[in-house]
Amino acid sequence: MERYWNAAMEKMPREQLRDLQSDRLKAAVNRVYTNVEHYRNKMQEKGMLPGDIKSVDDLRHLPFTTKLDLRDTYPFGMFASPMHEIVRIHASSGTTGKQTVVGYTNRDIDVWAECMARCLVMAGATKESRVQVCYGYGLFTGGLGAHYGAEKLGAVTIPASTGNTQRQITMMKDFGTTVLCCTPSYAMYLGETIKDMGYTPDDFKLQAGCFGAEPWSENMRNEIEAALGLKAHDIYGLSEIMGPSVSQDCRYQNGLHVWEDCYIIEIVDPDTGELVPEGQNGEMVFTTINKEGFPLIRYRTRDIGSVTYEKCECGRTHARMSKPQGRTDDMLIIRGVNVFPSQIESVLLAIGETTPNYQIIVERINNLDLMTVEIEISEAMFADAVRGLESLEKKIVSQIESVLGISCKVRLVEPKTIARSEGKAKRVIDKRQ
Ligand code: DLL
Repeated sequence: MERYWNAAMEKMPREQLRDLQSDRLKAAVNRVYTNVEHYRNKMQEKGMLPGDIKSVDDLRHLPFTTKLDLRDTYPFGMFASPMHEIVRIHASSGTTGKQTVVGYTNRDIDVWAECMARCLVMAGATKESRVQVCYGYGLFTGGLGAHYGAEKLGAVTIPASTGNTQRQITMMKDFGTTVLCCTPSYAMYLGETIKDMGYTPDDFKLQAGCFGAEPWSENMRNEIEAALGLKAHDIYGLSEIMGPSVSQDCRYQNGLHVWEDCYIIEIVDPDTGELVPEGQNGEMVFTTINKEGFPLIRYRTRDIGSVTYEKCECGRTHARMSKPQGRTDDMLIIRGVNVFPSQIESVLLAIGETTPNYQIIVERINNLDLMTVEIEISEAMFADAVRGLESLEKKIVSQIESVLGISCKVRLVEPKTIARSEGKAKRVIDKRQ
């Protein structure tokens, strides 16, 4: 039997859902026009007033919002609530090294927890579940996002956070974890370590997993399901829109239901910005219509995918997006952490002791992402003692780690060994696919 956290909302007839969206969109546009200078200016440039938005059909006339807009208004310029109403801040990396900061009111945290609770129940969780959250806690939205949803559901919530894999597995066994929340690559790694420790999936009580924050394939889903003995669900989200639980797939694993009472999804041609027909790939654009602190209108996610409004066997009426199939920019996701090559470049430039020729190599070893940065040193440096090179390597590693918050390897290479390109430099060699 299919279970729902909020059946009335999740199964709302589409016509009614559309009316609700229209009402909420009008309120959201009013809110940003009144409270956020950026939106007011953008709408005025287009000669638009909030009253011009009469229904969801008018959404397409509104200007887009981009990551650049968030950078220009850093840190709090896009907040639509006064700071005394903001109760939480999260952040994710931006294109130029500056973080994108997002803020939540008490009500926002509640709406987020509601969406996460819906996802958990969609994965089969109940009040009786024991949910182990191994997403990172902190500025990243994964940990606290999943945590509040699990608590709202009334499940036993285990805030394991990341790291110490053997201890995670011991906890999983001793506490009788039934639902696992982590990145898919970490789920694979857990599966492997379980085997190395001499266990089989039967030694655990795992039933379901909500895995996301990075792209993963259907193949990987099969492997995770076999290695952990659970049903693996794909959960999607981004800090700017809310965090995890913008969408997730149900037991039919045929697209991710977007909680459309909170988020409107559009698919646009990344070059022209025009809407593309249902089922066709394009850039996913989201508008938040149930958010106070940091509402976003037509946010260009840079994620590529499609959407379908066809009926789903699970009974939920909310649209389904495809698994994200790539990005329109050069953002890498390494162990769930967003990394822009430009961030690494800034570190190298700031240190100033190498040439600007570098390459980032990403591999998946034992199911864990490993990032190596190869950097050419100058002829003069090359003539220097090895000692000097070692300390330079260490310095770069520690700077990159402090900027990105993830570990990496640095390899200094001889002058002129990194291939030059005639066009755009190929900065990234991603061997994970
Ligand atoms: O990754 C939020 C999240 C946490 C989602 C935990 C799911 C689970 P950001 O760090 O802002 O937020 O990164 C957002 O990650 O634009 C996608 O490119 C990528 N992404 C997130 N979920 C998926 C997924 C969190 N299920 C960026 N499949 C997004 C593919 C995903 N890519």
